[in-house]
Amino acid sequence: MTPSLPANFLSGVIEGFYGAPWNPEERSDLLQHLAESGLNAYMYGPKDDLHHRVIWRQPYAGRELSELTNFIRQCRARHIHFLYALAPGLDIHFSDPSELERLKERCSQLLALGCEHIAVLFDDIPDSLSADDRLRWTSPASAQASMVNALWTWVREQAPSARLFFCPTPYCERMARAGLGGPDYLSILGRELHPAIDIFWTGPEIISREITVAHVREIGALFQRPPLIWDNLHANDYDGRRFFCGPYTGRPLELRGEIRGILSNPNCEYPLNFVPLRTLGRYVQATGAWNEREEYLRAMGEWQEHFDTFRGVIDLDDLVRFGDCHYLPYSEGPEANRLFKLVHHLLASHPSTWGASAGEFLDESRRWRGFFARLTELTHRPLYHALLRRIWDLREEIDLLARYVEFKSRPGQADLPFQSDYHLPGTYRGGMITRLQTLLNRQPDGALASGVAW
Ligand code: GDL
Repeated sequence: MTPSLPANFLSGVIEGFYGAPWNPEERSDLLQHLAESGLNAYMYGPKDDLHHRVIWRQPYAGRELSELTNFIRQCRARHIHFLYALAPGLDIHFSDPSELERLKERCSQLLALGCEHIAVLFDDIPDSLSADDRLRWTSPASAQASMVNALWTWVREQAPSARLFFCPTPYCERMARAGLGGPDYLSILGRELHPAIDIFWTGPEIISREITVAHVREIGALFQRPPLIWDNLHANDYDGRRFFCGPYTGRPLELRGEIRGILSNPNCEYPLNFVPLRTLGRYVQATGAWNEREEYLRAMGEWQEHFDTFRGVIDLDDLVRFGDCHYLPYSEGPEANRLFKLVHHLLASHPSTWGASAGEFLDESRRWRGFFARLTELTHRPLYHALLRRIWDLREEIDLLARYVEFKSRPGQADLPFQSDYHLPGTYRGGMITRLQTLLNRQPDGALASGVAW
């Protein structure tokens, strides 16, 4: 921890994505990775753990209870703060007093297990109150604040050192501007929520490319406290074809002094989070300047150890080239950009003008093919399985291009039509989603145009 950051600054992970929650082995491994990366906190809130959200009133039992108990114990042993998040917002009735009792019962079980802190999340829920609740409150912000304030008083009686965390219904600037949660939601919340309760915020967007000091100061003024960043930079639950292993970036080091902490909600596939979390740890502890590319390359060098095969470890240059194709939501890494430029040149120009670029691409495609074959031999099978879909997709595209370039480079074939025998309609890029995508033609700026001639 940098000397300038307060002792209660939280840094680490939120398991807060949609999709299959991590398993006990992955969570144990995570604790070691957090500790080694200088991170200090973990929040449990997988959207698809039923007890977190859908059946939030029901305490844990059986295997789930013993796994959670065991994990909380491990967190304590490793000095990682454990936060449990409850998300009652899908169906809570704020005006029904028994609902607060249900929340207390849930917290009671969790505190008895050794859970240190509690979070109450109101993200991704209907943003209006029920008819009954409207008789008592004019804004969802007031209803949520009054319930959580009451819970706060009770929790502190049970566990005087516990902290409470709150995720608002509009949790980024775009949502607030769109009026989600009703007029003045954030300023009402800032005024009415007990000042000791921390508030999550994802930045200008759900997936924020940048979070500036000016931005968090502005939101901090509305909240009447500095926000705690829920960072979705490396989350991938919104696009099953992608994952992100680029460096933590887009947040100046000075940001750390303006917030209560940063918790990253990363890739659903646990084994793919090595670099995101390692670089987050380095960012939190950095002094002086932050060079994201250097940090990425350094962390990739450490991740390489996980890429052992029966014939030795995978080459670091190949790994970096692959990582650059799965870098960050808004940008690929330099190696991916170089490849894209080469491919663009080949497709945008007549084969008679290709010169050395055709050979350059074919050499590269052979290298990719070798790399993909080596990955199938990884001894860390969960890592291979997490990568498989993405390897497959990229391999298909590179293979198709290589066939195209080979075909067009042959004498007399430059102007002949090309079709690959291995990329057939129906099995290659087939299916309803692809069909719809051909109709929905997106421009680079996000504007939507019809993909069908009028
Ligand atoms: C969200 C969800 C989160 C999800 C993420 C990325 C918050 C507060 N909530 O909106 O569960 O993983 O986007 O899709 O970010």
